[in-house]
Amino acid sequence: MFNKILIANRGEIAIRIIRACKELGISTVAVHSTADEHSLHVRFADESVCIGPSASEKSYLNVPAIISAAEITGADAIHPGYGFLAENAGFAEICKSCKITFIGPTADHIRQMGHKSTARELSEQIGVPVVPGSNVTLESAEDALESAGEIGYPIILKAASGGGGRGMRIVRSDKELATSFEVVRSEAGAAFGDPSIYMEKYIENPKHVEMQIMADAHGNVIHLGERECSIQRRHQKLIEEAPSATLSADTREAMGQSAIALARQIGYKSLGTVEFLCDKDENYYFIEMNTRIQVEHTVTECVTGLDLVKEQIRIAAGESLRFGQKDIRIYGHSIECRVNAEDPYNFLPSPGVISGLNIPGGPGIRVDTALYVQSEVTSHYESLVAKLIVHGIDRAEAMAKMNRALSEFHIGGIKTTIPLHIDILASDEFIDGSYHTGSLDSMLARM
Ligand code: MV4
Repeated sequence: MFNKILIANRGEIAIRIIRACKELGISTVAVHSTADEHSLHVRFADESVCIGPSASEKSYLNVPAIISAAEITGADAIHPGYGFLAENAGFAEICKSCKITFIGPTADHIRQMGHKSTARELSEQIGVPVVPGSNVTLESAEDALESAGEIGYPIILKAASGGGGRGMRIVRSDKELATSFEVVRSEAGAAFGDPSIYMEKYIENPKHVEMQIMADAHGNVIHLGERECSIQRRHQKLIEEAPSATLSADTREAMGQSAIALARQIGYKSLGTVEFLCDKDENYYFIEMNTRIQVEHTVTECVTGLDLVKEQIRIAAGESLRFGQKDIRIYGHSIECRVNAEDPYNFLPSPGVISGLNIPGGPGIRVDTALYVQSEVTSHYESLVAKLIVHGIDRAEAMAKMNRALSEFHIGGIKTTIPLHIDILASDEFIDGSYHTGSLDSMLARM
């Protein structure tokens, strides 16, 4: 096992990782920007190193500063959290060449899954369902027209190196295609340094359902069930739940086996998330694989009783999984609301100093946050300030707990998305579980 881990992140996830390290008896090194000098993650870690000014590019993305911090403090591993360097294959490679363990998959696996059309092709080859689409990247607008002719409109153009909703465009006719092709191509080139794009049949109003998997270095691969993440706006998730309110046991099992097959095929070793789109007839299609610990891992932790961050660290240290698929049970129901420092009605950032804080509690309530009274929420970083997670015996109890916890939650000094969560939880589509990726936009239009 590692002696000392450097956490290359900030906010709630840095604290989450420090907590896992403490329970494993591992020393921790926090890194921070000048803006985060007084942050809770710095106080909770055994040691801390300032790695640069406020701007992320100069601190949390500053690879030489982070590697130097690890070397100076003698850290034997780096946990990247989510965002920042978590899916940066070059960073994973640099860690390796410096003999520091990157807590995550290999650089090759990050790269392979980061290229979405490669991941798609691989899935198709092993019989994992994919949306009908072009199996290679499209070289020209003529290529695109030919593929669209075979697939049929509407189609969606996706940047091969994009993901998470960046670099994509829906196209509904031949007429739009030539222009959209050039637009996505140049956006992709500028944003990801890779202009290659591919095409898929566009599924209208799908659910976004993802499978959590765990794979060790000894060939053991298991899944931990799904998370339903369809409440999203501009590709930012707002609410996640486990299990899905509507997925049948058969579909869950098939989706889990698909996720495992993909991980096995590439010899993947770490935690991972395999994302699927699911239509109203429960046809499911692979879209992407994420190779990091995700924001919403918490709902899977609640329903499985496992600590995913500790397991991720154990896997990186070469340990075998201590349980097989038959040991995994899903208990009850969990829901997470992401609390952002934003105006709940126009989503504009709302930075400020926290003037008061009431954190909900009681049975089945978990709050992951780096907030404290007098702490400052700056606009240098993403606006997630707290995750409110509930766990109940069933979905009805989880919703009642979430409503109760949201009503107790007070964050003074900034605007937050708490009032919006109260409205979403009261909607018919959320209550009956029929909501899909288009639902939040239509709810917002009605509000
Ligand atoms: C799709 C899709 C429909 N059909 N792919 C969005 C996030 C990224 N992981 C993949 N995404 C989608 N891929 C096919 N073949 C619908 C989405 C999607 C979406 C697309 C455009 C605008 C908003 C969206 C919201 C949720 C999901």
